[in-house]
Amino acid sequence: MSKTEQQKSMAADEGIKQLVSTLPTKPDCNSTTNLLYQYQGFWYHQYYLEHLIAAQTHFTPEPNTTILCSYPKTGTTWLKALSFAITTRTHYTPSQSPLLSRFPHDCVPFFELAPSAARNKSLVATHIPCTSLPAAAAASGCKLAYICRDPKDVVVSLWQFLRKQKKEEDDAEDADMGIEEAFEQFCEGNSFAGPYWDHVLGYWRACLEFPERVLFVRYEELKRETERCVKALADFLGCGFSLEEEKQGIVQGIIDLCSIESLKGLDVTKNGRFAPTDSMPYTIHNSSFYRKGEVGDWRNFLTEEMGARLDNIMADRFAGSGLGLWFSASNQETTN
Ligand code: PAP
Repeated sequence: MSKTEQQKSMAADEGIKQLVSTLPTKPDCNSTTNLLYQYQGFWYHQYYLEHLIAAQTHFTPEPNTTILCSYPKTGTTWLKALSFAITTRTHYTPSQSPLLSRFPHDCVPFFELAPSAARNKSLVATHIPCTSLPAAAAASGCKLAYICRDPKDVVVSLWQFLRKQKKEEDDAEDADMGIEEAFEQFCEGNSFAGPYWDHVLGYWRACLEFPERVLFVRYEELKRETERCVKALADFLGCGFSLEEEKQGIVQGIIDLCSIESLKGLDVTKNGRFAPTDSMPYTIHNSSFYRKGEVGDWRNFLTEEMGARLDNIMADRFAGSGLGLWFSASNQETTN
């Protein structure tokens, strides 16, 4: 970077910081140090938001880029692993896959957190809501694959992840927060990148409008009908499996490689840490991204009343969108 470019970039950083300092804030019960800032209808931590705003100006995908989009804890890591394995399968057999030694978040970088790593990649990821995506993403006509999940399992997964992270950072047992508090915050729509329902609805509407450009993947469906969903994902990514490949067991090989059991056991999971940028104020142990990977684990942490409350909020928010039914279908599956 030349001196003038450096000066421009520092001025832009200052401009972003100034903008963020004017935004509405709320305390975050999930964190002792972070406030949440409201930007374009969603709540973020300062560090992430500054990167989001910078990405809105600087990120320019290629027309052949696919962006893997998600609200946190809905299956991002799994979708990244599968998409990476699918698109690189002609270069590597499952036993040679880079996924065996590199974490999925490093194979498919978040473009807002790791702009340099994401440059010129055909597969990148983001937690940014659809309505806040960089304008260049819409203009480029690139594809979006969105994964979503039953919010009851999302709130539990998020709570488990953040309390583990908080305990590690504070190195104290009493840093624990209650699930009730985290649940309340989620229901009020004030959790990181929330409201969850608006995150889902943004991509759902885009999928209805541009079905050939936006794929909607449901975590529960991916669990239940993995092979069908993986084939559909490959078709969407423009590299569908041939009959010959299916006969050779390539689809099953990719499913096995990307299973939570397989990824959990790798050295890179047990010993590595996620640190997309040098300036990230903390790093995250890679193992924190794999927990149970089950549908309906919420029943072990939330009461039936809490579950019903969240279902009602979703039914209300999704009314008329065609998505309400989807969540009741996944609820039935977990209760039957
Ligand atoms: P992120 O948004 O922080 O990257 P993300 O990967 O979306 O997290 O979500 C983590 C959840 O996906 C965890 O769910 P749990 O807490 O309910 O267990 C994690 O276990 C699950 N997960 C990660 N990898 C896989 C996988 N390969 N198969 C199934 N579930 C997975």
